[in-house]
Formats: sequence, structure tokens, C-alpha cells
Amino acid sequence: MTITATRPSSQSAQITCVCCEKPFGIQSQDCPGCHAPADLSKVVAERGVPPKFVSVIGPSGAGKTVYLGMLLDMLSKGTCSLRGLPNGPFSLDVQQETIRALEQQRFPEKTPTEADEWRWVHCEVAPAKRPKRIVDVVTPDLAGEAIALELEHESTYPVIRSVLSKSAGLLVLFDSAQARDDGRTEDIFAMKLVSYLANLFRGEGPLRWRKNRLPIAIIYTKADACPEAMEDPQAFAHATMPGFVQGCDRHFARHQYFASGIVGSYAMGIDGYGRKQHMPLHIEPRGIIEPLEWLMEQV
Ligand SMILES: Nc1nc2c(ncn2[C@@H]2O[C@H](COP(=O)(O)OP(=O)(O)OP(=O)(O)O)[C@@H](O)[C@H]2O)c(=O)[nH]1
Ligand SMILES: [Mg+2]
Repeated sequence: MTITATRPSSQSAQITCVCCEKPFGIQSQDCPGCHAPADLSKVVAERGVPPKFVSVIGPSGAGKTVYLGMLLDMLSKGTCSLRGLPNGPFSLDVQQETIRALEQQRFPEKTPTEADEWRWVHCEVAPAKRPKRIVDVVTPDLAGEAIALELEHESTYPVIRSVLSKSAGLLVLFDSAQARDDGRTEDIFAMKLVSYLANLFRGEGPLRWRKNRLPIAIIYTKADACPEAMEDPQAFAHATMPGFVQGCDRHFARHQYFASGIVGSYAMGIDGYGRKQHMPLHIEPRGIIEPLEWLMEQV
């Protein structure tokens, strides 16, 4: 990760993108290739230590934006076993939007599918007891629909491939109620994801059939409305998404199942389009930190 002044003029200085590794002019706000904020690459270059990406993926509506926003909020408050320091103002957008929405008893908006509109997050996370053991949570808040398209047609969204291939660990989210009520659909998406990841992280030569050691934390979200997932996430995964479980066992040596939920109580409301909406009345986050804690022990 280097910032190289190729000519005396600062206008021509180049920086290497931390995500897609392409060089671009230091004057740009974002990498023209993958839209990662230039500040992200600058901070990492100055620190001199390559970042360990931890990214958040999952189908549309899985709860990625809510989970990420809540995770960042809890990390920055410093009240749990992990501490997190957001790098750059861009890193606060997802947290701010999620918390503001929840305070107004609503959920944040769906993430747009255009890659240049994704908000990026860079948060330096370390255990409270071992502050030097830093892992960077670096991820754009990806849109589930874009992930689905990328799984169907590789390189539709090159940024997704770049982010994933940089990842030292993954947080993979599924909607627990969706898995319980329509496990087949969720399982098919999940199996496509496993085979995409297995291809991406496949070793070379004679080692290529070995199980990959990339740690994957699988999180059943919205478990506040699905007690069976909260009770035993692993048994829940076996019962609802057997294909995915087999895929993970086959390809990834280190994976663990978790459940999370942020709602203590909610009411049903009607939005401006006449659609029924859940209104979170009381926020009571559960199972948000544990998956990252486990991941950090593995990377
Ligand atoms: N009960 C409950 N509902 C949740 C929770 N998290 C998310 N939801 C619901 O799930 C919806 C989708 O959550 P998002 O975080 O926007 O989902 P996403 O994965 O970011 O979706 P895309 O942006 O389309 O990829 C929200 O609008 C809420 O209705 C949770 O912890 N509990
Ligand atoms: Mg989203």
C-alpha cells in the first residue's frame, strides 16, 4: 500500500486502491474502479500494515444494513468486549442512518443497487483486553440484489469480487423467519454463495481440494421474531438450509452459526404506499458482537 508522488506536482501523485489495487490520482474522492473512498486507501497506506477485511454479505432484506449499523454503534460506544474506532467520516454514515431510523421507530432504507451509491465502512476493531490485536472491518454496505446478480453472472459487480477476495473473514447473514418459512429459496441463494466463495478461495495445485481456512460466521438475523433460530442456530441451519450446511462443511474448515436480533418489541404500521411495515418500538440488540468476536479469534 503506497502513496507515490510520481512527479513534483501533487496533482499527479497516485495512490493504490486498498480494495481493487488499481492506482488512481490522489485528488479523487473515490477509486474510479471500485468506488472505495480514497481516504480509506490513504489511512491504510499511512499505517503501513495491510488491512484485514471483514465483510458483510447476504441476500436482499437479510438485515445487513441494520446489523452493520448496530454493530458499529455498539463498537464505538466501547461498552462491550470489543472496541471499534471508525476511520474517516464516511465510516459513520451507515451507523448514523441506522440509529437515526431506529430512534424514529422505523428501519433504514433498502440499499440502492448502484455500486457508486454504497456507503463504505472502515472500523479498526480490537478486543478491550488486547488493544493491539487490531482487525479492520472494511466493507461497503452491499445491496443484496447486487450480490444475487454477481452470484448468477460473475463480474457483473467486480467490486463485490474484489471485496470478498480481500476478506480475512466473512459475516454471512440470512433472515431467520425467511429461512423458517421458505427455507428452499434461502438455501438456493446460500448454495450459490458457497460455490462462488469456494471458487474464489480455492487453493492452487495439489492443495486446491483442501478445505479453505477462511473463517465464516453465519448469522440468522431477526431472531427476535424466530425463537427457534435464537435457541440453537446450528440445529436451525441443519433443519432449514441443509444444502448450504453441506456446502460449508465440504469447503470451509472454520464456520460457526449465530443468531441475532435487535428488536425488543414492535408494532405493525402502514407506510405511505399502504404497505404493512414493522415499526421497532423498543431496541434490544442481541447476538450482534459475538459473531465478530469469534471471527477475530480466527483471523
Ligand atoms: N424483527 C427484526 N426485523 C429486522 C431486523 N433487522 C432487519 N429487520 C427487517 O428487515 C428489513 C431489511 O433490513 P436491511 O438491513 O435493510 O436489509 P439488507 O440486507 O440491508 O437489505 P438490502 O439493502 O436490500 O440488501 C428491515 O427493513 C426490517 O424490516 C431485526 O433485527 N429484527
Ligand atoms: Mg441494505
